[in-house]
Amino acid sequence: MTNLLITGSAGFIGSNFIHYLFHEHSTQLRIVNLDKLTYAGNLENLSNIEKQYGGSRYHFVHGDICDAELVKKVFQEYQIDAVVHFAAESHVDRSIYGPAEFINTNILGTFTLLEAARESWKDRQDVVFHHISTDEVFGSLGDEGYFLENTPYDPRSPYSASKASSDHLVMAYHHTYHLPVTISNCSNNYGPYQFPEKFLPLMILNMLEGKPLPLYGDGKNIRDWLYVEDHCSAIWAIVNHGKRGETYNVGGENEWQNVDLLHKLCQLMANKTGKTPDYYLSLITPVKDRPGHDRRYAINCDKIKKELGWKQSVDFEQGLHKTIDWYLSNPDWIQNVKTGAYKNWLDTNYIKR
Ligand code: NAD
Ligand code: TDX
Repeated sequence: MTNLLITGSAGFIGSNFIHYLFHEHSTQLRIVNLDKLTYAGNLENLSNIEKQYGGSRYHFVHGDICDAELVKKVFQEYQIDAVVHFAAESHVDRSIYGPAEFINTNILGTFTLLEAARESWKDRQDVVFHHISTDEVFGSLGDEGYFLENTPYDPRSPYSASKASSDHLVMAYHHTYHLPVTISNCSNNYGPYQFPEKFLPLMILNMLEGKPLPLYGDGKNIRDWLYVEDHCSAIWAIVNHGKRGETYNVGGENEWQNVDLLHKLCQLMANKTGKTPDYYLSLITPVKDRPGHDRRYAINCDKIKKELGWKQSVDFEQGLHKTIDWYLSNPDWIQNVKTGAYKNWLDTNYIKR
């Protein structure tokens, strides 16, 4: 595999993935990044890659994965032989306010990519279409149990329903057309370059500005947290060694109630900024719950560990330090992101909660 199409890699995980590839496995790859640059896409995340590899081993194509002509052209022009598909609308709250874009990009966009791969690859089996999905497709857990690869799908938000739909399409193309596919279902990622509408960066940025820290409902919903670089190494292991037609769960084995995580963050931020933990704790503001808020996500990732030898390498304490330090040392990135579309959306939708 040499010509890799990565969709949505101006976003959080995709840009980390490109950094990871050039850092760890750069020699044999030519990477094409197809991204529409929605509010969540930011080429600044990849400016050093563009500088070093732009036009040779890295190519950016500005466009929509729903644009069938364009996607077909990209497959032909760059002789694509592997796809890692990140592009999506990814924020649950936004899917509640406006589901249409989630249906377009997550379902129709995935369908468009699958069609292009099918047409371009024909019966080739030395290629792979890797689809990035989420643990949210499995629904909500109670106090006990874990999601396994064969847990029945039970999505509850427009976001997770759109991701579930795209997962089914990907698997259907494998069974029907023998397209060599793999899927990964991952838990909550955190790390550098995450758009500040998601829990951790939102809280870090609000703390820096002395703004309220909005905690949904009783704050006891549980998420499993995985450092983004560990997700990247899992994806690469699956692309290279995963069994075609299979799905792999990827998780941090690191469950936190939101309220406990927020308290921990207040403590860490206090250590780094010289403010007191009490100052940050006083900013915590309970707000109305997210409609249909899934209670608990927890992943069993024994399969990828046993079959592909993958494991997490960054512990949570270390990962949180790295993440906070990244946001503290990138005020320009924050400023640029906050003066764009994100800010407008926050002002019109979010603050009114
Ligand atoms: P993100 O919102 O940060 O980035 C999404 C990227 O996709 C952006 O660069 C955006 O411009 C691009 N994009 C959106 N619509 C597009 C379209 N129609 N055509 C081309 N590009 C388009 O998302 P993320 O957090 O990096 O998530 C990446 C993938 O991982 C998504 O598929 C998401 O469902 C999945 N996932 C995310 C998490 C998480 O914790 N963030 C966890 C599990 C799975
Ligand atoms: O301001 C907030 N206050 C709050 O209490 C925000 C933004 C979130 N929350 C809660 C809701 C969730 O229980 O924190 C938890 C995490 O919320 P998000 O960061 O919005 O993530 P989540 O809804 O869990 O979904 C994420 O993980 C799975 C990603 O956004 C998805 O793309 C991924 O599929």
